[in-house]
Amino acid sequence: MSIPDEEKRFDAVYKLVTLGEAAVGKTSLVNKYVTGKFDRDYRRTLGIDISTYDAKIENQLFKLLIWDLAGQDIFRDLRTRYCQGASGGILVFDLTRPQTLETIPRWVDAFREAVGPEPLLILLGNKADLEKNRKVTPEQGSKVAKELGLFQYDETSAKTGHHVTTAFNTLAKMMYNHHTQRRGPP
Ligand code: G3D
Ligand code: MG
Repeated sequence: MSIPDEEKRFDAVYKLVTLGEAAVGKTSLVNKYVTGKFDRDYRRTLGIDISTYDAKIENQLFKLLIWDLAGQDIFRDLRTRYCQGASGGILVFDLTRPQTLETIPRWVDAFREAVGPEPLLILLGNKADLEKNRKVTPEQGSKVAKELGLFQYDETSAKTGHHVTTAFNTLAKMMYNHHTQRRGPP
């Protein structure tokens, strides 16, 4: 049953952005999280897609505005505006293509340059279902996340749904805790 808009009481509204190389599965992950579907016929994103999702996590209701940008370099100039106002970012690489992990530090730099050090970032090693083609170990992913001061590292599959909801929900909860702690007691 859907709740009429005026009756919704959000505990928080957050903008999230996806970051990472082309074809690592950013759009598929967002689609999977938002609709629970993995769309095989998905075609490369051409601009920015904004998905809104009302996430009920434990007793809280969050509105997530998930901005999803195509990975092409022609969008470089747009990146500052793309990231502005974001409370969090989802960095994605492809577990079958190590070069997509190698560029993660650059995405982190670009993001932090645009919005500062405050917003929370998580790293997802995606396509975990392609176990036979895996070229990045869990330890390598964790190490990069740790070195860059990211909040979490997880392996996901937009195809099977493995860890997708958990990863996004964890980020939402962490943003809430982070913001609440910063505001301090009333
Ligand atoms: P992007 O938004 O990062 O550019 P997309 O990536 O979401 O467009 O995904 C790129 C390709 O990877 C798509 O394949 C998509 O179906 C596939 N993909 C995304 N996530 C997964 C996953 O978890 N497992 C597997 N096996 N494939 C995935 P096509 O063939 O449509 O280009
Ligand atoms: Mg995309």
